[in-house]
Amino acid sequence: MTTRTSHVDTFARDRLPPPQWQPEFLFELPELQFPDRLNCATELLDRWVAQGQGERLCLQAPGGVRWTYADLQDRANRIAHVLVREMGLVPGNRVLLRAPNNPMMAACWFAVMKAGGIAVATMPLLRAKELGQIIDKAQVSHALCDAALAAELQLAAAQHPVLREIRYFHEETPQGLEAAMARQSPSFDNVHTAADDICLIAFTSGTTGVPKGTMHFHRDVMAVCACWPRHVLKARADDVFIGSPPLAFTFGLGGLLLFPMSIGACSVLLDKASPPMLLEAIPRFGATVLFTAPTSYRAMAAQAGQLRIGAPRGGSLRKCVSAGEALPVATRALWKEHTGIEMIDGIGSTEMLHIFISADEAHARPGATGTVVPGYQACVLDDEGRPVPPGTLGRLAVKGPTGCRYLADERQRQYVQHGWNLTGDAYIVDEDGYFHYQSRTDDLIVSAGYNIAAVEVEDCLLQHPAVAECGVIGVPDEQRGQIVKAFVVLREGHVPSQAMVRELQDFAKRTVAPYKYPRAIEFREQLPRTETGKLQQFKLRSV
Ligand code: 3UK
Repeated sequence: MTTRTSHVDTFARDRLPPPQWQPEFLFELPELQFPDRLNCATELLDRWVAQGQGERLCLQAPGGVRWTYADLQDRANRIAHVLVREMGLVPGNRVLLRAPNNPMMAACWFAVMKAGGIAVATMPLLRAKELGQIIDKAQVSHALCDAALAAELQLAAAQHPVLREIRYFHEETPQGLEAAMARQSPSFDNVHTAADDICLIAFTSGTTGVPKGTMHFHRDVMAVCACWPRHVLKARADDVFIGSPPLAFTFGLGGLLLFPMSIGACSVLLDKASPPMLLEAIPRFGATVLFTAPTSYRAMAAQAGQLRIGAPRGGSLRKCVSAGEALPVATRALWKEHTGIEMIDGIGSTEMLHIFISADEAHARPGATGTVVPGYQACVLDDEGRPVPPGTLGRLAVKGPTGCRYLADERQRQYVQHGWNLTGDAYIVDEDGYFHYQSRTDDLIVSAGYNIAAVEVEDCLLQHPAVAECGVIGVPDEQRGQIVKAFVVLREGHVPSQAMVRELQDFAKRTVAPYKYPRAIEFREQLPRTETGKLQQFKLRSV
């Protein structure tokens, strides 16, 4: 059986990896049986209005913005008309989206889905050069952009004529998107996309090389809603979601838009979501489900305790999700101490779209990411691709209803081998099926013949009261091959000194196997991080 594509422009479809380079896909669960024709906007947005629930609150934002599902549908429909009638979009065209997290960004995302386009959301901090690489790689023809972020896009557009139609929103001019929306009808017949029509290309927050575009289908969007949120997060229709990851990062797209909407809940979109801003917004909006990165939890913990934001302490917050990088044992403990909440850790990736290994509050084990999410399979493989027994270090391999499809990229064959998606992470699985993160496969530290996982040393140092943040890498050493080096940001009231170095080294030797202690320690004011909160170890290595 073949499903006919709705795409008139088949650029992306033509650049799917050949079948033999694609991962194996699994659809065993009853909730993963999808019809041939599926548009994720119909399922996530229009369905609620059709069921008479259009007046439910959907999106909130600072400044008193409150949109119901009907409001969001009205906006998305009008924008879909603008795309088709005024900007000449045909199904399959790529539409660049660029905005801080806000309701108009969400409306634009759904407009692209409705019109059968392919959304290419971009991180707010990207500069013209990086935007240009994305425009070029995905042959982006259309863009919808928040006027606040216009400058870099204009620079990029000038260099890339393939991008021929741009509209700006939050701009009070006759040429602006809102003026165009006012001319259009608030009803729109969604394009009857095939379940396997590509609807988004998410670029990896990669650290080196040309960015990789990962392609996902309408079906994939619905599949991630059916797996982790339903089986692990278990949020309710009356929950209020909030968090920091950009909607251009699939962690944020799922956590702050797709997942709340899949259950008729509401989400708070913050254009800025630094730790102090989150701390202020959570009680103000009565937020109940939080998505952010480990460092953000760590920075918020003490104040979160004083403000009593956790439901066990009388506040609103009841579920806290951490992803993007490994959750240190010390951070989990600190958050629990101050809020009473056991965090939900989960590993996901842009290639897999969302989380595939995780544990809910009741099943969390400090130091482990969790167990495989229903709908997925995971194992740990050796260098030859054979499964290793429990307790042995190896490469994490996963398959499920979603998987890696790079847009015209040779690196497909690195991520996908023998039908498995290889995330590039070194893991150990224990006898109970819990997966323990060790390092990225390319940065395991090998010192004097010992395998040392940077996270374990980081976890240890973070337990010391003087340490605010730290990052650990291996640096070349003549005698030992590599030695462990820690970069440490001290908490206020502590100063770098030789005595502090010795203090931290002694502390490490008392806490973990002594051969793991950091032989070198360097103090920093701050650590290099990506916009998605990941420590940039390569930057620590380069200086
Ligand atoms: C690392 C983790 C340990 C790991 C992401 C949730 O982070 C996301 O996607 P990216 O493509 O990076 C993927 C890589 O990040 N990682 C993420 N979460 C964890 N390592 N513990 C974790 N809990 O190296 C992975 O391969 O930026 C996370 C949902 C959607 C996402 N895109």
